[in-house]
Amino acid sequence: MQAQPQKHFSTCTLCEAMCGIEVTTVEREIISIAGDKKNPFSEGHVCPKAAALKDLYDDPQRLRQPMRKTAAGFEPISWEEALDTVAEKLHGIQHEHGNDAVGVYLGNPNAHNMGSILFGPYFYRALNTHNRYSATSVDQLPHHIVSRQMFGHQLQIPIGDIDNTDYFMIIGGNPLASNGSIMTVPHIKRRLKAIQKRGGKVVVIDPKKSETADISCDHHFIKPGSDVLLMLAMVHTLFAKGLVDAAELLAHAPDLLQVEAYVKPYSPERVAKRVGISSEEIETMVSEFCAANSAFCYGRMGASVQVFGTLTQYLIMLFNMLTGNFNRRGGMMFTQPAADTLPHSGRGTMGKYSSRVRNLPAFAGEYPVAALSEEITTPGEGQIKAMVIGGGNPVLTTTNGKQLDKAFEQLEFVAAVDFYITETSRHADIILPPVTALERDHYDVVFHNFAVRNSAKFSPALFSQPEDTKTDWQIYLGLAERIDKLNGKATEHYAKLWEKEPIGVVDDMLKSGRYANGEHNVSIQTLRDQPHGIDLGPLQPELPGAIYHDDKKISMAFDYFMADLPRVEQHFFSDSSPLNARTADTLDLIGRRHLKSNNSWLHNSPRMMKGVKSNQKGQNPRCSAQIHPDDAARFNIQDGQFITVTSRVGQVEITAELTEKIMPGVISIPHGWGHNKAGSSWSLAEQHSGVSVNDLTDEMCLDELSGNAVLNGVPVTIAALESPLE
Ligand SMILES: Nc1nc2c(c(=O)[nH]1)N[C@H]1C(S)=C(S)[C@@H](COP(=O)(O)OP(=O)(O)OC[C@H]3O[C@@H](n4cnc5c(=O)[nH]c(N)nc54)[C@H](O)[C@@H]3O)O[C@H]1N2
Ligand SMILES: Nc1nc2c(c(=O)[nH]1)N[C@H]1C(S)=C(S)[C@@H](COP(=O)(O)OP(=O)(O)OC[C@H]3O[C@@H](n4cnc5c(=O)[nH]c(N)nc54)[C@H](O)[C@@H]3O)O[C@H]1N2
Ligand code: SF4
Ligand SMILES: [Mo]
Repeated sequence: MQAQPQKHFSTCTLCEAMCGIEVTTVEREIISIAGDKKNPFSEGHVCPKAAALKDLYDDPQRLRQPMRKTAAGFEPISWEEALDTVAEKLHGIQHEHGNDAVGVYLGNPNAHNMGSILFGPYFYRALNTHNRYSATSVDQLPHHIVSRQMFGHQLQIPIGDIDNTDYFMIIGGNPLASNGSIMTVPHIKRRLKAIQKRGGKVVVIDPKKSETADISCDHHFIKPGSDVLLMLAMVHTLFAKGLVDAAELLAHAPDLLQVEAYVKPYSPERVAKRVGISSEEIETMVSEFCAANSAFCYGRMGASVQVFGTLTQYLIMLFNMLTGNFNRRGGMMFTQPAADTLPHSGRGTMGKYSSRVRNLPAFAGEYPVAALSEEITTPGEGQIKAMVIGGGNPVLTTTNGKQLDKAFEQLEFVAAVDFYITETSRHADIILPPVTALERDHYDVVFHNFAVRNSAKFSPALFSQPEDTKTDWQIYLGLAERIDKLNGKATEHYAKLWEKEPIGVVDDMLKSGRYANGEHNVSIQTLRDQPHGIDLGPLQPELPGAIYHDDKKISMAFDYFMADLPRVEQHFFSDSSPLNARTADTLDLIGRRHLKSNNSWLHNSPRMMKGVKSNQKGQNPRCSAQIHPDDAARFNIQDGQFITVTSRVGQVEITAELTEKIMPGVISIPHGWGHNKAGSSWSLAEQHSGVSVNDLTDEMCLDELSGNAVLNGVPVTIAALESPLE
């Protein structure tokens, strides 16, 4: 008898939008993936990437067995042997050189993986090393620090009430390409249009007229990296024009009005030239924002990964507070998640220790990843001799990736938890490949906390798990138990964890959570019975309950944040400003995202790469250098011509794409490309290799307050290549 098709209601975990999907399978084959119209949160929305989940599952180049590197290349080995070898090697190196000799880097996909989030920590605890790194410090680290300081918990991040607002100001985000970040929001286009339909405004501040700017009311070009000045001037204007509306919030944020003294020197007139937006425009933006019934200002990726990323995000928060748009409908609020992980996770320790070579501050147990290569290459006590890289590709995604690539070569031992041989995992002695997203149980323990509406959804694995496969959590728990055993530690408690599984932990959180009783009665069982997920209502004002500080007050932490102001003065206004050292030929490098790409991966997915034409060198239109026609004329560059782009740390050769959408003086190159390193398993990605923009970004240039990477506003020069590549 022929097997019947089965329908599953699952969730796409590729980006933060949490779209519900309807997956049709026959036996162990995925037949199709479509939007789940009955999902109350995403209402049928999917982007083209959802289909990549099928390609990922089908990809013959995806690893399905652990691999060991030999002189003749990688060969498959058993799970037992792989896990035993990794544990023994790591233990041996720690025994000989100390715990810090083992480093760990965790990439972005872990945030979308319930098992990694909940059980990964057993592995780091077993290793007990200071040398922990992640993609956080090439991304959202400023948000965590702002929340830690102001609200007492790194994960307590306010979210914009997009469905009820009358004015949405977007600084350094392009949700039409990214589908939103630290704002879990499917159907972003529909929601942006709805704001405008109800008479509201969407305003984008971006050095590029992005896809989002294209469908917004206003767009202002801004000079990359100058957002801090814009925000200082906007907050200044609130006080100067008597627009502050904070009476209600003062009960929760008693020091809020003291901000005035700090922003006094930053009039719109003073900053306009450095920002590239006129003082009149700045003042108009502020008065329109204040005149709206409700409004919020949202700063994301583009505003975080710049020289003053942390101070910028802090000032954005102050701006929302001072305009009366914090903790209210249509403004910014905290979420009310069904499985509240915050009481169970670290609030974010800071100021306790710093990195060995460059003294960069650790936050929440991690060093900034900009320190990773020097910690591998600089001899001395605490030098990294072995690395574990889990679900990340730092050779392509972190600053000065080329240098990191070289540094990895000198390690004594590398293990990777990844299902591909990538530009990074090719360095591994052993690769431990987990199953793909749809093959594991999923409850989103991260992004429900950042969603524009409260909801809950459990997505069981599509198939029963075959004996010879492992999920990420099984890999991490297996390693942790082995390492603890080798260290002579008690391991009895592991039996309970194996039995409980991450989903059991989620069930406990749901059953002790705010929707455990009453109408919703939320537990994994009730969610199993409602496979499309359930709606739990709009965000609610929640002060002072949401504050984690003992006194239940929002802290201004002036000593911490405003200590950065002298650096702002030096950077923008002093004679020794690095900006003065630039010539007329210096351009500001920024990044961008494409709807059919996801950081460094999905370039091996036939569905995502369909129609992309690359030349023999793998140069392709998605990985182009966008420049303004005026700049092109200055440097005698034609559309489609090959150019060199040079920074302090490196040079790439890339196709120029002329567009008026980019601000003059700015050049945009997307990240995640550069699949031209020998030895990866990505043959399709290799054909469309592109070049890695992180061969240009500079590991020595940081947001000094946090140690976060500077990916936007990197100074580069360009030149036309005389003999174009074929
Ligand atoms: N210049 C520049 N650089 C950037 C950015 C930028 O805008 N500009 N963006 C930055 C940002 S925001 C981020 S988050 C980082 C991302 O940086 P990383 O996290 O380092 O890179 P990814 O490409 O997300 O890594 C994906 C890897 O994880 C593997 N993987 C996928 N799913 C799973 C899984 O379920 N389990 C496991 N174990 N592995 C899996 C993939 O095969 C791939 O090798 O890049 C940053 N780098
Ligand atoms: N399709 C797709 N979706 C993704 C991802 C992906 O790789 N592809 N990655 C996911 C991840 S890990 C993340 S973190 C999110 C990020 O999601 P977003 O935060 O929306 O990030 P981007 O789409 O990179 O948009 C950043 C914008 O900032 C602008 N920008 C650059 N420099 C500056 C500056 O100095 N000032 C200002 N004001 N703007 C600037 C850029 O031009 C760009 O339009 O996207 C997620 N979603
Ligand atoms: S927007 Fe696209 S990638 Fe993001 S969750 Fe939805 S379908 Fe997946
Ligand atoms: Mo990210």
